[in-house]
Amino acid sequence: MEPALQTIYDDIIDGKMSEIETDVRAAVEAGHAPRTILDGAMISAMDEVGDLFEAGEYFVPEMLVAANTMKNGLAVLKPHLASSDVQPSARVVIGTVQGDLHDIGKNLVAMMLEGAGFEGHDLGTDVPPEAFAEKVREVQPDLIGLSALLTTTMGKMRATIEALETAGVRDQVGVLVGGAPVTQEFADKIGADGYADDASSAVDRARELLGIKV
Ligand code: B1M
Repeated sequence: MEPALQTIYDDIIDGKMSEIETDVRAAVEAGHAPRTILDGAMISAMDEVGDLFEAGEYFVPEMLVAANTMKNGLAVLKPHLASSDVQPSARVVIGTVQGDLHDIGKNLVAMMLEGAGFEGHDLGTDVPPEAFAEKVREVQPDLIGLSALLTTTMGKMRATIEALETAGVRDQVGVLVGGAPVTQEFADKIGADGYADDASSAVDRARELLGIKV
């Protein structure tokens, strides 16, 4: 790995919450592509943190510090990632499903959608199915995006789709799902309209679902 990327990777593993801001800035200034910094250093470092957790070497506090370090780095990277070249003026409500507190992937998806011209309404994490349905009624989005990182919370995606049906708004909105344990097969099984495995393909899927051509 390039030294500048290795430094960012290490910042996340070691939880260097303020150093990462300087290091991401330096990598951008040195000409590293924002997507390379994100995928090659930051997301792969989070995967390593997950592996260290599974191996019993890291515990929840270390995961949390790594997550906050990643967020600080992302704040610096955000203006370079989100290029607002087109304005399709579609509206999206996004959130992490009930019981799940993971928000970095969801934030990235929201960031990329906003950068692609979507008007975003982010409900945050641990969002009950009924809260999604209520927000759909309130802002009448074209799409809702559901994120889940835990196998134990994936079921809340189905529950959210059911809540949309109960509220009589399912037909008005496309449902896009994603998150590490989610698959296309799972999306099909629960009756979602689309699945994306990362933030940039979430933009592609969203555009496809809504028939937005760029
Ligand atoms: Co958690 N955690 N965690 N954790 N955590 C995982 C997910 C885990 C895989 C770690 C591991 O064991 N290897 C594991 C889940 C195992 C499982 O379910 N099978 C796990 C566990 C077990 C837990 C706890 C239960 C631990 C405990 O308390 N004993 C607990 C649960 C808390 C809860 O949610 N109720 C917990 C807590 C936490 C922290 C709070 C400490 C922290 C989250 C902080 C935060 O988000 N603010 C945390 C972290 C940081 C992780 C790991 C290490 C990193 C997650 C991350 O941010 N990845 C994670 C291991 C891993 O993922 N490798 C782990 C980077 C991010 C960019 O990727 O979120 O996958 P990701 O998003 C991607 C794609 O998935 C996709 O695009 C994104 C960008 O490419 N995507 C979408 C995501 N949402 C999408 C939506 C879309 C489309 C694409 O459309 C709408």
